[in-house]
Amino acid sequence: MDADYLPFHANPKKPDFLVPAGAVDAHCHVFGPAAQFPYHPKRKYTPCDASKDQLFALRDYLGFSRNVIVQASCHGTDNAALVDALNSAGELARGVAVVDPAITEVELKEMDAAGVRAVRFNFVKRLVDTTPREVFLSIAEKIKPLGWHIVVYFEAPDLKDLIPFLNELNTTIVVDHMGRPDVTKGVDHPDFQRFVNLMRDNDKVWTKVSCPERLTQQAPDYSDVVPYMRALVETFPDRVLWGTDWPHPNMKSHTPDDGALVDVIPQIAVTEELQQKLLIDNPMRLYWER
Ligand code: 0GY
Repeated sequence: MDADYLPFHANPKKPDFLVPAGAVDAHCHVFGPAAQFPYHPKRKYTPCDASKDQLFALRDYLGFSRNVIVQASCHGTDNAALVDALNSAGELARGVAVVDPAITEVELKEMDAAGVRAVRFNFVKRLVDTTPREVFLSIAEKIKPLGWHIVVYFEAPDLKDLIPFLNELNTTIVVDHMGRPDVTKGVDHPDFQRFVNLMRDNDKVWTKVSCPERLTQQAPDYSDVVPYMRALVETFPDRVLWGTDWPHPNMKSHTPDDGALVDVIPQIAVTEELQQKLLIDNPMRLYWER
């Protein structure tokens, strides 16, 4: 692993928040183990291994029932570790792959059988080389027959330029980590309102109210990120997902405690009804129902 890489928390707290039965952790990863699933030669970082068994143990410890496992950039377009984890988990996991435009229909169908339900388009420049939009559009065409959706990862300054492209995709889109707002600016700032307006104008856009640990300047209570998460949960209760982001690649400021992250949930989804939608109904509809 990279010299400055922070491994995931070895001993997270047991959450005070009692997670409802059937809850889904809708954003997490598996890394390697490298001896079995080597990292991609063009990766921008080398993480510490974070195996499927460690992920499933954390799921049980935190009180979750299911995972949506997202292919991370360090594995490039080799989805072997993801598919292996999905095959082990069966009905308890679904996946988001990263694919090359040359992928065949047969390969897509194999991934679908394993539980993949989406592809991820990554626009974060520190994580990936730029992919031409025509390439993304051709992938979007290829996955259409399978009924998959598209997960997008970008940072707030890139949103303005991306809006026409996102609308052109004309399919269900899930935006990672609320489009990574600058939380020093305030919920009412035009930058965050641009994202809210995207969701208002395009009812195919969903988001993950996740990653306070990446956005905060107030770890470990993340109180500066809570208003952003809560605003989205209350404005779009049927189009929000929640995830741990375990094993938290590329954290520099601190090692997040996954139990403490779970304890943020009742502050952002303040009623049982909102919690039911965020943790169960929404992810089940998007990833399990067909
Ligand atoms: C996340 C966030 C990050 C990394 C990746 O694919 C990835 O490598 O998504 C990040 O560094 O912000 O969602 O895991």
